Amino acid sequence: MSGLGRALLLVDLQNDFLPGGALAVNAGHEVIPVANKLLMARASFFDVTVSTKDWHPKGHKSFASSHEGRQPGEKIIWSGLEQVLWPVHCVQGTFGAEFSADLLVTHIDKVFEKGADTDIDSYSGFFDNGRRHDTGLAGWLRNSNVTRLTIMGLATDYCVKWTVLDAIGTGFQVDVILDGCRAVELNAGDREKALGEMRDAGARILGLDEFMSRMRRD
Ligand code: VGL
Ligand code: ZN
Repeated sequence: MSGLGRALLLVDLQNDFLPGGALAVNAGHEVIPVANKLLMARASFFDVTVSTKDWHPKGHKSFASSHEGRQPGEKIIWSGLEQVLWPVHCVQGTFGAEFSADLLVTHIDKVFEKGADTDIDSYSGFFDNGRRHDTGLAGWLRNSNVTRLTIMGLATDYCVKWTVLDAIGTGFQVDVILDGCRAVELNAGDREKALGEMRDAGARILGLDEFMSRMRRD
């Protein structure tokens, strides 16, 4: 295979981000069928399929409950970085951290966990928020000769956005599947802002149908 491989990268399709979960993203479950269509089409579209998993230890410092008197949604400065405080979510080994039971997980080649360091959050699937540690994702993709990524998942304004920006910064070409993403939208407009930032960085943002018809043409 030449250095023109394409990977599907699914972001955090875990129970806690779905309705009923600890950090439920509005209509988050609607992206699972989109992911499954891409996974089922993998033989025609992708050389490899990968996923990130938000994977926090108990007492992770991104949880409001780890900071006396703080509530989810508040922002603090922590280790010199701005940090949004979240409800306890995606704790290692819990149901909330598992992939949705509806997701075709057997079609995923490799999973990259992030957020396992108690002292720093990790929205991006590539690096933690302080760019201190690399998850190994970029190297693994390069070893698989991947240069182009198709990214979708939860949530548009956090983990999808930072994964997309790091992917572009690391040298990958990126397509974002719009109907495969849903936003937290802590503040009205966060979704639009995130889409604008990804577009400005060079991501191509398109719907599943358009992506599929382009892939069949190319
Ligand atoms: C996420 C907030 C905290 C995400 C993960 O997957 O977008 N958001 N942890
Ligand atoms: Zn998290």
